[in-house]
Amino acid sequence: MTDFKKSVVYQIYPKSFCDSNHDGLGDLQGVIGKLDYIKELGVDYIWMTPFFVSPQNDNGYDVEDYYHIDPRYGTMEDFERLVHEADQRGIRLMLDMVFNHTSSRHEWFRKALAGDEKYKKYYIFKKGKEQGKAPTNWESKFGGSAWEYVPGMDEYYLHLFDVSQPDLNWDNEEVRLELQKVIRFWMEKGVKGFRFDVVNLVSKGEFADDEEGDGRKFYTDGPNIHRYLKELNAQSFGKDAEIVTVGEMSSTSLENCFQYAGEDSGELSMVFSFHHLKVDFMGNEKWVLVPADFMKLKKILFDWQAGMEKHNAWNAVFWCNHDQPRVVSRFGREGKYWKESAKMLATVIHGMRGTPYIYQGEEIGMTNAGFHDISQYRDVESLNHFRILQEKGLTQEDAYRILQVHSRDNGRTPMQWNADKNGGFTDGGPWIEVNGNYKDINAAQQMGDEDSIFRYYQKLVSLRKEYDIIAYGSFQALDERNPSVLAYMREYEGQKLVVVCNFYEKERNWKCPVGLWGYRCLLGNYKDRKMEVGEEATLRPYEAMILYKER
Ligand code: TEU
Repeated sequence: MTDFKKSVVYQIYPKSFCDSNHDGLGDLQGVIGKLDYIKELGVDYIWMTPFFVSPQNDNGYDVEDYYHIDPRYGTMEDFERLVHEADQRGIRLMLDMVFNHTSSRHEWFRKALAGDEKYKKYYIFKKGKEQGKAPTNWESKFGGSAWEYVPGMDEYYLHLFDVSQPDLNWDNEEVRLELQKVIRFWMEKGVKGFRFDVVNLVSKGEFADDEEGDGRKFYTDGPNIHRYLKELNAQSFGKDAEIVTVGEMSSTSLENCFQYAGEDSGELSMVFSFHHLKVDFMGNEKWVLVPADFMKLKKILFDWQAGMEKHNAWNAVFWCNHDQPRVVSRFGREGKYWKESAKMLATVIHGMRGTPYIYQGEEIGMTNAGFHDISQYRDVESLNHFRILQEKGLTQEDAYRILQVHSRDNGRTPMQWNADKNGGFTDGGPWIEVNGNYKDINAAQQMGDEDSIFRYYQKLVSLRKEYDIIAYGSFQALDERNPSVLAYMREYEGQKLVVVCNFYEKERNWKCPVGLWGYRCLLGNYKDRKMEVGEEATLRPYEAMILYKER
């Protein structure tokens, strides 16, 4: 049985991974063709973002049919082959279950709109407050009101995301039974993991105006959420002890995550939380330019590490996914220290207590898209906010500057495989432009270079397998107030491990508060490090080290 605490997950965004049939969109056959590459990295699971039938308004997070593969991505046969081929390589598949909402093209919603009472109860329809006023002042995560008026009904439906993503009504038991069925269907196909999209938003509380915020306090970690997750577990994936699950928890709290991912809670194996990825926001406001707050980043990471451990709960640890800008552009340094900073950031995550997730392209240090014209953007959230920012009075230039930093498209440009046309992603016209730096940053080059970022990730993955302390050790923050160094210690059965990372270009002398006598360096991003143990170390620009002592 695969132990998820010793595992590493690789995330694939199929649309941007590899195109096998020249239509400019990645597909399942493309993934099959790259399984050897993924195996080379040493990971245990592949999380695939949705490839179900969908109008693709939100790139598949708007599901029209949970039981069929969108023909753009392939066929059920392709999928079955993917499961088989992955299994041959010791890799398991984790599928993405988007259960907070469906596409407005889902049969259930179409029936609801046609007036079928049974299906109307699958969604959240409400009367307006008064003529022309939505039931509450809640805002959609993609901008604008979270309510859409349906004239024929004189009612509004709730959509926390795009207008084409109506929220399901989990308080209706029939809905929950339907969703359990979906999971059981994919379990029968040999799927061994599930990621649940924004699953902490499914239990809606009171429908009231939010005087201070956008409404999230009424539906985040809502009143019945733990009951619903326990039920889902018991009725579906919980029947197979080998299945691993991760919940995407939007704006959640530590206290709730103790339960979502508690060892004995009977809910989920682990959780994604995002507070550490809001340190370059202004509060909850993403569409602004503020420098990343390093001290805040450290504090959040440390609080979650220590807090989850104390309550015997498990984190998913990560920097990147398909909703986030590229981490080397965000907290590292493109250009001069591209390689050092990409490796340093990887070290921070892979030394931690939790299951690390690597997002496609992160392992080769892919960077932000660098788009400079709105015609290059594809993401519904970016397109909406480009308009909203200008409506708020920003110049187009300023709106572009914000998109260049925060747009989700930064993480969605095609995987850079080699120096051929379109980075080897497609020989057709790519659905979104390939980053212009593919000739310098690509997988083929890095596979052939022992010092590459790819090879470094590979070592990090294998260290987790080799050293139990990385998977099972306790966590302790070190030198918390240091304004440029992030350091922590792990302990397990008398062994000790110290991870130290310089987050900046400036050299620093660093004295380890616990002393470093007897430690040796397991891995570092500078080749020539000779650890003078017990002494002060000079940390070079973006230098990172993993130090270890047996006993
Ligand atoms: O993401 C949820 C989510 O909260 C982010 O998209 C967030 O709203 C955004 O980054 C705010 O700036 C999940 C999926 O990962 C995402 O791709 C989907 O668009 C979304 O749910 C809706 O299904």
